[in-house]
Parts: sequence; C-alpha cells; structure tokens
Amino acid sequence: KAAVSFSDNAVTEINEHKDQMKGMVKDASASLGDAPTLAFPSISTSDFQFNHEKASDIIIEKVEEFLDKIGNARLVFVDLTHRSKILTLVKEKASKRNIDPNKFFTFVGDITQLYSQGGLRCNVVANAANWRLKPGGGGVNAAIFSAAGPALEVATKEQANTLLPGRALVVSLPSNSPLFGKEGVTHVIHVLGPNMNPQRPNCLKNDYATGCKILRDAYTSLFEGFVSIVR
Ligand code: AR6
Repeated sequence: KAAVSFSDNAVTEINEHKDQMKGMVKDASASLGDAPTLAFPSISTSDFQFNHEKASDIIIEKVEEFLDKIGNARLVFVDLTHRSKILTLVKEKASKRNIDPNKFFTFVGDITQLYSQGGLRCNVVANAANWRLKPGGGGVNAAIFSAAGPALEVATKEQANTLLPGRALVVSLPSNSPLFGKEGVTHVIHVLGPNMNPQRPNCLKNDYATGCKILRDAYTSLFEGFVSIVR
C-alpha cells in the first residue's frame, strides 16, 4: 500500500512539474513570439533569376546592418521548402557570421500561412512585387494578393500605381483582409527587386554591378519600411 501511495505522490509531483515546465515554455515563446516580426521572401531569385550566391551575400549583409536598428523586433527569411537553395545559403551564411538566432532565422512555410500552419506570428510580410503592383504573375506576389483579398489591391492603389526597382512600399492592411484576420498580418511591404529574366520588364541582361546595387537598395528600403512600422 505504501508503495502505491508513494507512486501516487510521485505522479502528482511529476504532473505539477510538467505544468510548470509548460508554463515556462509558453512564457518563453510568448515573449519572443510577441516581438514585431517581419517575414520576407528572397527578392528576385526565382522568377527574376538573380544569382543565388550574390543574393544570399546581400541578404546577410543587410540583415547584419539592420539587426541593431530594429530593437527587439525580428527578421525571418522564408521559403516554401527545405530544398530551397537560397534558404540553405542564407542559413549557412547566417550561422557562419554568428547572427543572433533569436533576432534572425530562416523558416520553411507559405508566407501567407505562417501563423495558421506554422505557429509563427509575423505582423509584417514582404512581397516580391512587380512594377505595376498588380496581383497575379505567380510566385509570392500571386500568393500574397490572393490570400489578402481585394482589400490589399485597393489599399496598395491608394498609395501608388507603380514601383521602381530597388524600392519598397509599406501598405497598411485593412482589418477586413483575411490575411489580417487569419494570420495577424497588419502590413504588407511590396518590394521590387532587380530583374535578370529576359521575359520580364527592365531586364538587366546580366549586369550584376547594377543588379547588386538595386538588390541592396531593395533590402535597405524593405528594412527601413519595417523600422518605420515598428517605431
Ligand atoms: N511563401 C513563401 N515563399 C514563396 C512563396 C510563398 N507562398 N511563393 C514563392 N516563394 P518570386 P522574384 C519564394 O518568383 O524572383 C512574380 O510574378 C520563392 O521560392 O515570387 O522577385 C511577380 O509578379 C522564391 O524564393 O519573386 C514579379 O513579376 C521567392 O519567394 C516576379 O514574380 C521569390 O520568388 C518577381 O520575381
């Protein structure tokens, strides 16, 4: 009998510890998960065919430049699959440079479903846009416009009809947008990167001197946009 009651006590104690642990884990994730977070895809490396080595260097350079400026906010680099070459490069280079993994990390998932599917709260998402700031065209642009519904198109058009390569446009997402309601996204930042695809407008024809400059400007403009929201 004594043995049984001892074991009952032990079970009670273990359960208490478990609850405590759960609380601790919850607190930790809540404090980090509540920080303002920008989720961004790789600009220009898919449809726009920009070189992945060069792009990943620029991403790391710009993340390092901005991590000091964003306070307790976080930057998250997103792509659809673990097989993504650009995601692997960025991950490797971030770890080599000892970038604080609490403030910058890579994440695999659909940028339009980061909270509902991945449990990752991101109040701001970046879009690899086209110069007309129009829905469609495939890639992340089609996905974001489709997930956000017509509210995003309207809010975008109220601000601008076109975007120059290397520039970003911050759009506040109306609360009736499903991307706001389901995912908690309050802002979309459209970014237009340099284009190396001859089938798309303003092709730079492999001019990487210009291309790298435009890609740097694009990330600078994106992160400055995020800083302006966070402040
Ligand atoms: N979630 C996360 N990442 C994604 C998603 C998604 N739903 N969809 C694509 N990616 P791209 P670009 C990744 O082609 O090269 C459009 O037609 C993708 O794997 O969207 O800047 C526009 O209208 C890649 O790593 O952007 C423009 O005309 C990254 O997002 C043009 O493409 C960017 O791929 C812009 O081309």
